[in-house]
Amino acid sequence: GMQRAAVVWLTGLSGAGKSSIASCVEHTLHQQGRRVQLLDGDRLRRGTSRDLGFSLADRSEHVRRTGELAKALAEQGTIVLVALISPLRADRDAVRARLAAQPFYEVLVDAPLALAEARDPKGLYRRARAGLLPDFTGIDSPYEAPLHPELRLDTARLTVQQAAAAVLTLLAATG
Ligand code: GGZ
Repeated sequence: GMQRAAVVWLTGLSGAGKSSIASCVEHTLHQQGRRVQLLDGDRLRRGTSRDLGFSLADRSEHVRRTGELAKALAEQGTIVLVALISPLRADRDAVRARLAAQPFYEVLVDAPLALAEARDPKGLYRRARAGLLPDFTGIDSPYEAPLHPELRLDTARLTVQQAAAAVLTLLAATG
């Protein structure tokens, strides 16, 4: 039968720290000799989702496609780390339902908007506030935090390493 792996799905605002935490987890799992694949929203948008923009309909399709990729990889025994804003609860719930045979860990990478905006590593919030980047998550496009995530990472209080350690503990605790 199919090998069981896991999908760890990090959701949160731009600038919350999803990519940094995911690549830290990826690095550690690699060193442990595990098969692991990172699916990062920003990168997928230059590949499988290059035809998609930031309307809610396009984001839904982006989340759906990425969920299918994650499913296929997990069915081959790979631990999949997904880092996507994935702002809509219904879209994430649909992925969870599709992944019924694989463990699915929804991780809220939680940062108050003010903190994400203060970090603004790429200057995107500044551009969004100036009206140059429409449909920006948290500014003029919604973000629905999960109600019952398997894990919530408070990135106002945790370092990237501490947050990554919490994800690894979650994975270890459940096989
Ligand atoms: C949100 C945007 C937008 C808009 C460009 N809204 O933090 P980043 O910069 O490096 O990563 C973000 C990325 C969002 O891609 P996702 O695939 O994660 O989003 S979603 O799941 O909602 O489809 C951000 C940048 O692209 N970016 N425009 N309008 N983030």
